[in-house]
Amino acid sequence: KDTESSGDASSADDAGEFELRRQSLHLKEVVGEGEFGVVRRAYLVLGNDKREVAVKMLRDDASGEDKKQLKLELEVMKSVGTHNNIVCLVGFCSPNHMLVVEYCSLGDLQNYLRDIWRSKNWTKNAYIKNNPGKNFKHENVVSNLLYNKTEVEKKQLNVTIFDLISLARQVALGMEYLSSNKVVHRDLAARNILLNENFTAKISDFGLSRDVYEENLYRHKGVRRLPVKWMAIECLVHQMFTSKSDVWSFGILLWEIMTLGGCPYPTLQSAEVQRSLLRGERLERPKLCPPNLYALMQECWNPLPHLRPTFSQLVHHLEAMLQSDA
Ligand code: ACK
Repeated sequence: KDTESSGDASSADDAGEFELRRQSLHLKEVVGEGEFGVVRRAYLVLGNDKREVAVKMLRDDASGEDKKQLKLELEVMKSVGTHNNIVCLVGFCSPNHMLVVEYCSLGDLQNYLRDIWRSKNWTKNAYIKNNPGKNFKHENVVSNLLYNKTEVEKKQLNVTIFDLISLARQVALGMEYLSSNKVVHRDLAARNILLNENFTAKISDFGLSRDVYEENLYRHKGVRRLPVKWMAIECLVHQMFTSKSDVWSFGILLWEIMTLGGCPYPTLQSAEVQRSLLRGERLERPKLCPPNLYALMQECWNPLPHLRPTFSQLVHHLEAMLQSDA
């Protein structure tokens, strides 16, 4: 078992069976930063057992609200239970406000995709040199590059597309599980998908999630900055979050995958996104993206939530694409 009692079971503030002693955590380097504070790699040592973990910790000057949010994140993770495509909760250290989760050595999907993109040797400078007078845009470069690569290395690119679709399928499987447990993630994006050493995709960051057992709907009242470019129309207009708005975000995540980490709507300010969507405008098909996969993205962006696919349907469609590609 990964957890142990703090010996302070009478405290109403502890995390119950997930409570960890601070002494059993050996903190290592910082692996990431966020609005909340930092994530550090660490070892959890319990008796003879030593396990690599990630520790999400708050800034020294964290407010009471930050502490409450982290505790909420813990509660959501507890209620979610375990699934191969969801980051596993290991424990919580209440006095120090540390959330301990499984360690994912390949980091987040957004950085991972951008690394693949960079590894193709296309730097900003090379682009400018080859395209005099043109503005550098991240996704244009991705598209041009991969378009050319299609001609040269068709087989190689097929493999890559297969790998990308199987990553998407893993995320859809995790989301299918989450939505069947009536949990709305609300911040589904490539930056919140982690990869472990086996290339397994794990949904993480439940900081904005809410368990919505009764009505499967959450009306936002908080103050945390919202991921506008990943949000469904009804979230922008009415602040209504459901599993169907997670499906919209999944469509944006598919787009991020197929652009190898492109920024959605790079020319739009956050405030302009809502108007553009209401005019019926949507992200364009990434050049690398097969038309049937783009059609699936577009279904995720249907203005009517009930007409969007469910996560089970998305899993099914992605599996069919993988089979036809195999
Ligand atoms: O790409 P990264 O290094 O991987 O940057 C982000 C950052 O923290 C903010 O989320 C890293 N991170 C978060 N959780 C974990 C984890 N469980 N294992 C490894 N890295 C993590 C993430």
